[in-house]
Amino acid sequence: MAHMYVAFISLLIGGLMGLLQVLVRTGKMTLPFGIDYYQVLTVHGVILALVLTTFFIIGFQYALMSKTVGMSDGERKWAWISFYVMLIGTVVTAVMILLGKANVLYTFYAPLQAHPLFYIGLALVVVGSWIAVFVNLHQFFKWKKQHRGEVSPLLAFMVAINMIIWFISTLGVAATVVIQLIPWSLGLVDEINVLVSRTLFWYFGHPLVYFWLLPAYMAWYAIIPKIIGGKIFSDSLARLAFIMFLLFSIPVGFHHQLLEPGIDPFWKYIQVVLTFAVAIPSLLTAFSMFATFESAGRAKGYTGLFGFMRGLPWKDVRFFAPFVGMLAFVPAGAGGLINASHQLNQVVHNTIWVTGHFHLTLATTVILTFFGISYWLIPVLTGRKLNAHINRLGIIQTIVWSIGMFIMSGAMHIAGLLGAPRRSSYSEYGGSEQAMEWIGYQYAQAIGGSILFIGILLMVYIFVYMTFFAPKGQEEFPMAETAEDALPTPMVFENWKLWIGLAVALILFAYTIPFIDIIQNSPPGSPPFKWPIGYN
Ligand code: HAS
Repeated sequence: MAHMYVAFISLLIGGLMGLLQVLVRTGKMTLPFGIDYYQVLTVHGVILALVLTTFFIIGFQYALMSKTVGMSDGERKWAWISFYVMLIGTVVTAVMILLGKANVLYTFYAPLQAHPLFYIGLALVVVGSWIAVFVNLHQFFKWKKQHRGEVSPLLAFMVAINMIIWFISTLGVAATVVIQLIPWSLGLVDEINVLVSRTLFWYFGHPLVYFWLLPAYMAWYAIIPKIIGGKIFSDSLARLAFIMFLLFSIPVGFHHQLLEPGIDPFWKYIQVVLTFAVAIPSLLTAFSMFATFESAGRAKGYTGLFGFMRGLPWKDVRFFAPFVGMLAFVPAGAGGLINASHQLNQVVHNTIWVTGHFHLTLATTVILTFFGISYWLIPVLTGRKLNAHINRLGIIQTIVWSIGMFIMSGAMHIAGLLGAPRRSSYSEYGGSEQAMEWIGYQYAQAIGGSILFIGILLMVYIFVYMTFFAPKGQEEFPMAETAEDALPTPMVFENWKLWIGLAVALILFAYTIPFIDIIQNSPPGSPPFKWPIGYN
């Protein structure tokens, strides 16, 4: 529950910043009190993409692990230590951004430089999350030791995979923060190797998006079937999808750097191929979800090609919110495949299309699923009931969110195709003719963003109500069972040495040669740039 408090406070603060941004981008509003656009954008990105997600996911995963494999007092103590280390890191980072000393956006690209405490705070968040990794893996492998030869509980298996992905990928961001950014921001070195730092960032940055997505998939595979009165279609298929994420989600960072000079095109090509491989487990998931819905609907007696859809509990927000998230993932995932195609990337890279892409993937698919989880998890944690009032409000919230996001993200996609840049506070570009084409879409972004902010206020109200005011009672912790006719899960999925070994081998294959090349053929390093100029 402590993690949930941080997540929902972040939602409110980050959402408010989002509202300010879309209003500024109309060109009709300027921020008061000398607040800088990039400061607001940094708060928005860091607090929503990094803080909200990490706290929600780690909290949710503790709940899943406690329920499936148990949590000892010692593990709980370490979980609290992890929480406080992450919280201290978050506060330090947030203070630096609010003081205007870290206007570097959530990707903190060098050569933009922030105050050293910004990086130190981020490093603390990562260290705190590593403690959580070790707690979860300790829980998991302790269970395995006590149940030799048995297949592990599906949700615990999924958490273990997600935490291994997180650990391997955060090594990259920790390396750039500790070895490059902190010494450089302290003035111990004058210059930074920009390409090395971006490459290490994206080595982490892409698996990061799967660290966000996989908890949503945990709910889709193993919780939604219970809510709709069905069974897990195939335990093996779910595990296979997660193992594919472990293998393919990391060696693909170059698809964020396709237009970055200094990386050999051959290695970009290899990582693009691997990117298409990482779409396959999502396609497996789409198949599996349809199969789950179809089996549940038919078991209830619904017939016809798509008649089974009528058997789904449309009025239950625990299903409705994640379902809308799934629906959004169809265009969102297609957008990802467009981004990953080298030639098409040249059209969309650094345009606001990419912002549209991640507002559909992260801010719709993942976040609506997280809201869907909250409708039962918060009452379970607080000993209260999800009543009809909140259920109704949750459905309204989901609809408001979808309308707001459809307008905002749709406008971002179109404006991006017309060339409107991302990460930019300008609206009219000094009255340039081309920028005039974008203005209408920027208004649409402001309309969509304002509707979304109403959605945020609604969700925060729902959270407060479920935490403090909902009727006392016992809510179900929904965990589905596997269908009787599913084949038994092969033990090879539990061969951790094999899967981690293969993942490391693929990473070494995709990164070693280009990374040596980047270091050996580096241009001179860059001195720092600070925004606003000269804030020291
Ligand atoms: Fe992405 C940029 C490629 C998925 C997030 N992505 C970003 C950024 C973020 C982000 C935050 O290749 C910006 C980073 C920055 O600041 O610069 N992305 C992909 C690909 C996928 C993908 C190939 N992204 C995600 C997910 C994210 C996310 C998930 C967050 C959670 N992305 C890129 C690329 C860039 C990029 C390039 C760099 C662009 C640039 O140039 O800067 C794939 O994983 C997508 C696969 C998904 C599918 C969809 C499967 C559909 C399902 C739904 C089933 C529906 C059902 C219900 C069952 C193939 C599972 C339907 C019911 C009916 C009735 C229809």
